Amino acid sequence: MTNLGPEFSDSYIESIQEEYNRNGCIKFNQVIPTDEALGLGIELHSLITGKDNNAQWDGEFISDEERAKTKIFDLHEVQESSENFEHLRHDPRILGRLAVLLGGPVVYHHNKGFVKPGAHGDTYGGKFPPHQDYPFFPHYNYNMLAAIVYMTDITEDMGPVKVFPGSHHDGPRQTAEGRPYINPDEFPPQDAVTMTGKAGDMVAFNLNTVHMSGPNKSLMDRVSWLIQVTHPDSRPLNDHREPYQGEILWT
Ligand SMILES: O=C(O)CCC(=O)C(=O)O
Ligand SMILES: [Fe+2]
Repeated sequence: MTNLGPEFSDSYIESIQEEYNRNGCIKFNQVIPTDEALGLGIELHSLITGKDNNAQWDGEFISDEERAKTKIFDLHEVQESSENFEHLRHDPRILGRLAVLLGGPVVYHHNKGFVKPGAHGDTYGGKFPPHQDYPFFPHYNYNMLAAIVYMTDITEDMGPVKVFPGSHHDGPRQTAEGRPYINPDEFPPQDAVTMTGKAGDMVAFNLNTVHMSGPNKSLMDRVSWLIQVTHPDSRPLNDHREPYQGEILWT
C-alpha cells in the first residue's frame, strides 16, 4: 500500500480497521483543516444551488405536506464543474484512510455534493429514510463504502447522518415494498449514532450499514460531499454503471 504517512502506525491502522469492521462505520476528525473545508463548501454550495436539482427521494416515508415543505439539492460528479473537487477525488488525506478501511486499493464509483438547506419561512432541509446503499449499486462481497466529508459544521439540528452500528453484519436487508429504503419503523432514529461534526471531518460507512438523516431545521445550510469507492475484488452485481466508475484512485 502507498506510504500513508507517519500518523498511520501499525497499531493505529489495526484499531481503525477493527472499529470499522465491528460497527460498519467510523468517523475521522479533521481529515481536512476546517478553513480549507469551509472554502470548498462555499464553492460546492454555489455549484449545487446553481443547478437546483431536487434530490429528495420518492416514497411514503414523508407525508405530502412535509414533502411540499422540504428540499434537498445534489450534484453528481462535482469534479466535472470544479478543478478543486478533481483534486479532492484524488486527495491522499481521504484515500489513505479509505484504503485502510477497504484493506487494499481504492476503486472509484461516484461522488455527489449535497446541500440540505436550513429553514427559510416554512421550508427546510429534508430527510433521508433508513437505508443501505446496497440496493442502489449491489456489489459482490460488500467491500464498498461511502465517505462523507463535511464542508460546513454539522450540528444536531442540521440533519446530520445517523448510522446504526453493526447493522451491516447481516448483509442486504428487506426493503419497503417497491422502495430502496427500509421501513422506518424497523430503524427508529433513537437507536442510531448521530454523526455531528466540524467542517473537515469525514464519516465512512459500509455498503450494508443502515443510515438515515433527519430534517435541517436550523438556520444554516448543511453542505457535504460524498465519495463512494470499492475494493477491486468487490465487483458490481448488476448492469448499473456510473460514468467514471472503475478508476483506480489509490494503490
Ligand atoms: O447525506 C445524507 O444525509 C445521506 C445521503 C445518503 O445516504 C445517500 O445519498 O445514499
Ligand atoms: Fe445512503
